[in-house]
Amino acid sequence: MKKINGLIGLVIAGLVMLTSCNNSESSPKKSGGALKSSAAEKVYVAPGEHDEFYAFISGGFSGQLSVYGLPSGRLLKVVPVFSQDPEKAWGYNEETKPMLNTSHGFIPWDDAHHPDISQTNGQVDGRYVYINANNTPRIAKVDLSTFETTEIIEVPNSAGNHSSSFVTENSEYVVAGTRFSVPFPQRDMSIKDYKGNFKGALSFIKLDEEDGGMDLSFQIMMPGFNYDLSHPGRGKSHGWFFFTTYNTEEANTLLEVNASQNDKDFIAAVNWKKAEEYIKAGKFKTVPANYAHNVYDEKTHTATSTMKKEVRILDPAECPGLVYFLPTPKSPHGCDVDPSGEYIVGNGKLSANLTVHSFTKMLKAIEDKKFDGEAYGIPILKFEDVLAGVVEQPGLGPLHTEFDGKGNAYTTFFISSEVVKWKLDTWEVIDRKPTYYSVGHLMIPGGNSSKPFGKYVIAMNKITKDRYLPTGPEVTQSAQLYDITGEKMELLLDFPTIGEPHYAAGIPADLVKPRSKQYFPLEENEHEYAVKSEAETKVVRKGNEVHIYMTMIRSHFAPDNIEGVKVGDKVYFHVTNLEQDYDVPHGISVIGANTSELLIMPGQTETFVWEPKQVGVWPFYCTDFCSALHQEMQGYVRVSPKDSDIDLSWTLGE
Ligand code: RUQ
Ligand code: CUA
Repeated sequence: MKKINGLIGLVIAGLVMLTSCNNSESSPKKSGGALKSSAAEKVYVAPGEHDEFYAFISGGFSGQLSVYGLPSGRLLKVVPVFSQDPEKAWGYNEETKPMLNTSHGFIPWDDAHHPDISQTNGQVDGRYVYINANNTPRIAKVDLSTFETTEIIEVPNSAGNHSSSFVTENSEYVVAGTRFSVPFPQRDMSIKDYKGNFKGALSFIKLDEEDGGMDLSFQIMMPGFNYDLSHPGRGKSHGWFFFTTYNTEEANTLLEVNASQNDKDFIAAVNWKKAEEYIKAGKFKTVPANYAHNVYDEKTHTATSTMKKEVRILDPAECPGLVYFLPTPKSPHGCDVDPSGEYIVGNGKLSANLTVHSFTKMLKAIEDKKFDGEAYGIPILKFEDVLAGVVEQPGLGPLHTEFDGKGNAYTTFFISSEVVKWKLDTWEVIDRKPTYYSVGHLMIPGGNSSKPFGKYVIAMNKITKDRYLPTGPEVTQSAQLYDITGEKMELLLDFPTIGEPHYAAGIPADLVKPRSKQYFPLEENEHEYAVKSEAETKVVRKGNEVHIYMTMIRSHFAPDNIEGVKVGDKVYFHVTNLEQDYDVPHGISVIGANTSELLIMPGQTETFVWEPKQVGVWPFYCTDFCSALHQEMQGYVRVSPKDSDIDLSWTLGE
């Protein structure tokens, strides 16, 4: 009962704090003067200049990934990942629909949480961003040469893929840990029999050195806890991966009470190098599975979906040395490893203090076999033996920690609405700044690597209230940018974000810019329906299917007059953009069509389908303002009755 009171007390304290924040901040800001101008200068990026950093901010329930420039906070692009996007026809057109295929069928939305940038030698390398889908468990790869999603892999035996998608220091693996434990294998059973029977899969997805491609290498089948977040070891702890757990009580109902009983939950320390040895030695079981692996081919401009049928499973009880539990107070959320790889920070949501574990001490305790019992065959280390230090009473409701590479850590506190800066080794609090309001994650560019770029931190806030002009009941989510170059943090900027951002990843722009593609070379286009000159354009009938092989170039379509289409036909527009120049997309849309191709990049072929329902002469037009004569870029399709005998014909200019 005492614990329940403690919990309720925290929540009440949080509500009080929220209310008081609002009161003091509810009138329009009148601050200004010296501070305002200096903050303004610090975020001002003059017209024509570029930002210093890219920030990749997860779209949360929008399922997308948004790209911002820092310090300006300017939105540069929204990359559709797990959600359909009309602007890019993502998930609408024939080429990209397979990307959203899963074992549950076509799932065109998700809840995208934690982007992470690929690394080389422990440093962000600007090649790929990986991001997880929380609902129907998936991981996507976004290629930073095109800023397009080029691969999505489903994660079997999982539900709520939350401790994901973090990358090891040489991009050996990207991991996924199931938030919900589920029956393994999935089956019809009573929910009451959860305890001892449900399992939590930790998945290690091998990354291809050349192209960052994903392949589910193995899963570690853990006890039925909830696996919340994770981070890779680095430097001295490279080869290990750390996962926070909660609900070690294995409750299946009213978790806010029943999963808050244990004084300590665990951080699971997984030795993935050891796992590789066990795999090599054949200590795994191959079990049937069913999960989608979807790959977008940049040459064919087309995605394919393959169902995979097996997965290799390691049982930690049968693999000594594979997993250890580090007791960590009170339902830890964030699990963050400092740039040296020595410290593992567990952010106990209901704990008054922050717990920091020592990797060196952990190894020593393992060597000395100083265990405090075991859970399902996994040794539990003694809390005191692995503890590096405690940050005393830093705030309420800690969620996440990032590092600046200069010996400081920054932790967000949801309930007390603040970012707190503290010192590694001495554990003393150095500074605290309010957030507006109720911050979730925070991000320092390179923060999840051995080399953070400790110039800015952004706080991603869950509640916005009065910070912007009201827009009805739903107001924008918000990020805040702080300068962290000095001893004290300085709030510089608020900027709105899309969806509900969770984690973000940042990188100096110079590490990404040189690889950015300007167009797709036409000679490399291997799309099945591509045509590379106007002379090759044609219209072909196959039963009631009509395939239009069309091109577009400033400022016309070829062909632009088509006759012989009939009601009941399925008309495929396969459209190739012949331009070979930077920033000259064209688009196409037809009246009454369910979808369109609003943006076809130079050198690219994309397809949309039109099923005309009405007899008549129907126009199509270019949707992207591409030239002075953009408004002239148009054409007509004549649609005749079903029983008409008008032959197919197509022309351009006569
Ligand atoms: S994680 S703040 Cu903390 Cu997915 Cu949302
Ligand atoms: Cu092409 Cu407008």
